[in-house]
Amino acid sequence: MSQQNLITPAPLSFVPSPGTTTLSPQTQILAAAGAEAVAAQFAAWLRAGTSWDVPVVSTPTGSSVITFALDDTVDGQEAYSVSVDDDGVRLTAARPAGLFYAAASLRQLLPAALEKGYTESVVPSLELGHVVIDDAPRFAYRGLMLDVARSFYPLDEIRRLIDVMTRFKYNMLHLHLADDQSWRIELDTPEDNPTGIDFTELARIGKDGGVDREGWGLGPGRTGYYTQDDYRLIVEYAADRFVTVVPEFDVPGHVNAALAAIPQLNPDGIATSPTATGEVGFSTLYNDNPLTRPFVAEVFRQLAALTPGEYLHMGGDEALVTSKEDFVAMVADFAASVAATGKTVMGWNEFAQAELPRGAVVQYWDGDIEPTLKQVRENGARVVMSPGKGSYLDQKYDESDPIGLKWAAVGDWDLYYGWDPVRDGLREEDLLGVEAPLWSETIRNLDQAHWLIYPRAIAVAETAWTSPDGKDSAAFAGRLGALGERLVALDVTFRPSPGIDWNALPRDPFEGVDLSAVVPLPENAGVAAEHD
Ligand code: TNX
Repeated sequence: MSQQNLITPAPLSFVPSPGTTTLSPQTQILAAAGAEAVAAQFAAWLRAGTSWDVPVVSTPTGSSVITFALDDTVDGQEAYSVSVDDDGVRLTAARPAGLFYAAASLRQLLPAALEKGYTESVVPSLELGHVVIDDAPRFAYRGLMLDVARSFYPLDEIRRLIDVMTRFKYNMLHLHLADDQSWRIELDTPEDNPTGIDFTELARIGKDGGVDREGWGLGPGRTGYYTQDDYRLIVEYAADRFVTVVPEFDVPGHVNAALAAIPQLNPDGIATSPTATGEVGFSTLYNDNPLTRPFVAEVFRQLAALTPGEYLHMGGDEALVTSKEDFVAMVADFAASVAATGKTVMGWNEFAQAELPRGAVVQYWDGDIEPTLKQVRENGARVVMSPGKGSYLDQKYDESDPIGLKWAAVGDWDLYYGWDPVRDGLREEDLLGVEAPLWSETIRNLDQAHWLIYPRAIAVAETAWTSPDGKDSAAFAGRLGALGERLVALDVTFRPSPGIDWNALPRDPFEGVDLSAVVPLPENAGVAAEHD
């Protein structure tokens, strides 16, 4: 048997050779120094899927061994090699992250049933075809964004999201933590508090929000918030899987939840009313309010303290009721307050119009790319590409879909596969990477989220990981079909694309919902009117 390349995203090099290696209940895992954590994680997975003992040892006693070892000669922070031959299975990488991706690839070489996380009877043995895989990602930043503001996702759903996204080697989770409708993260009122603002009000009042309008989703958006401990658990769970959390506080627009919780941020000192519409672009912070800057700086200070990752996202999109003058003044100062925390500031491409700290990250989603290019050329900025058309996972696959928006594009995996992030005057080296955002105006739980995410996020993952000459639509379509059973075993309610030969089909995330009652939304729902 020679191994067929079903690894997705496609690796740099996959060289099968004749012969097989057998794993058995006697298989042991050898964890060399520095490789223990990833080896233990893989062992736990193999144990659950087979009911074998799978001990992790430093000196193996049997002949069936899976070796995890760090090796400086493997070139790249996330690069790895896997070899399967008569000596066993060997995973090597210069860093633990690379070993984690090696393990992700090895999982995909093993039967999908193992993903269920349990087995009814002990698996007798598993065969692996001989192969050498050498692999490394094209981009360092491979992200998903989850909008927890329009509808909330409890901790266990975030964990499941991370479990599945990391199967496809995503390594960034951008959390959109507040918007007009809600505020989802507990903050403290600092002891030294010259603003007099009670920061605990943000979550206390903001947690009860969400989108709740006819036509926007199948029922009201879910409410809730993350305590600081919840957030730390998310960060830890993510870090154990080599995912960096990127928290976003979107300013100066998309701030009604803050204005509703903190009266002093308003010109008249009176809190706004909470809002549950899906409309955008109607709220702003006030440039001439002396509390605006210290408020924003304190929020970023606290987010930075809670977040070990390198990036803080300050939004900057769709500030439609902010004058250009006020916008650039506030964005420049807010960006400086992020830089003062020691983090790298990130924002949606509108924010590139302002003066930014050197090396800021611009997330391009829509509109004029010139300010982004200017930041790249003149200020050392790097770009994360998230074009609405081709990466927005909240858009419908098909007009008839019961959830999803359609202002950017309506399309399936091929639309999400068929674009290259190096475009519009950008060069390869200008790009930090790619992110696929999931906005939640019409989504009410993880099953519905997964339905919009998969399979399209797998297509984006391949664009982020695989070099352009390693991409191939027809081959990808074949590999996608073969992933059906694995996604089903992971209980992912993906949307089976027509034209793909799926080897298994998921349960229906809309079971029991009366879809004939779904009220259609206007064409441009979800974005400002200028997209008409
Ligand atoms: C535009 S993308 C927005 C979000 C909406 C989304 C809906 C971006 C930076 N802003 O506020 O949720 O469209 O697709």
